[in-house]
Amino acid sequence: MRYQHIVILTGAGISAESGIKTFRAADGLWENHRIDDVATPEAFERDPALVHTFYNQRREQLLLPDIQPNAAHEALARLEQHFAGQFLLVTQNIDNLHERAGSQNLIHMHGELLNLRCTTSGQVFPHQGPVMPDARCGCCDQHGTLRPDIVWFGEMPMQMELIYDALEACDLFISIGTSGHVYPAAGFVEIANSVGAETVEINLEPSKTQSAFDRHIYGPASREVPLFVE
Ligand code: BJW
Repeated sequence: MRYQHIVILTGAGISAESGIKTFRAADGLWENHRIDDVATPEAFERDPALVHTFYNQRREQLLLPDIQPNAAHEALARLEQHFAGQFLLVTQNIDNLHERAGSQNLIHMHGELLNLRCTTSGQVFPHQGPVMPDARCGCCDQHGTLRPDIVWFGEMPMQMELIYDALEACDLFISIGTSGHVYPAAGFVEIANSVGAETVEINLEPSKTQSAFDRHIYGPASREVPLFVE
């Protein structure tokens, strides 16, 4: 490949074949919850116990031995080795499958499931087992200040400046396994187009923003991403 600056965006579809459910299933429910009941700051304020239970369950699931990176995660790690210093992987996923596959220059724009954040100090900690709503925080000694280090609806995604800088410099943008429903990630393709980058969508089916892409590859990520990369 002849590219100088590559930006890859991944979504839930890349982890689907590793056994992690995507968000926008046909029934509109996500692990038996409406997304608004568990992934907003208002939901956390209203019912912190429900939100902690939900994320505790998802942490437990992520740590099951059969949840492993798949061939698509591995192919992106190989692509990064080939384009070292010219490659940024931005994931909307809060799982850790990209890093477990070997990806290094990686931004988790919606946060990380295995981290907690103190709402008083902003400090981020790795989780240590299930979190109770009144747990004591190690940094400020207060009870009930810990929350998942996750970007909920209405909150600012992480490291946006770095992401926008990379998009404005890229000549190849590939979006993998995302439905294109959630902004600002759904708008990245327009930024890449505006600087003349080649834009490619790899997904099981056309996304909401499919018309913005130059190329479309439809099929399971674990098959299509390695084929594209090799
Ligand atoms: C496969 C496959 C296989 C399956 N192989 N493919 C502009 C317009 C309208 C609204 C807004 C707007 N700007 C902001 C908003 C508000 C809001 C928003 O976008 N709302 C929309 C829903 C309308 N956005 C926000 O609030 C964001 N913050 C924000 O905008 O701050 C202000 C700001 C201002 C200026 C600059 C920057 C920011 C925050 C969004 C936070 C999202 N949080 C969540 C939950 C947290 C994580 C968690 O608990 O797990 O993040 S929501 C959920 O959706 C999760 C995901 O990361 C995100 C995206 O979902 P994704 O990855 O696309 O998954 P799915 O399930 O939708 O799709 C999977 C796809 O894979 C499908 O297409 C399948 O076909 C495919 N697939 N198997 C290949 N094997």
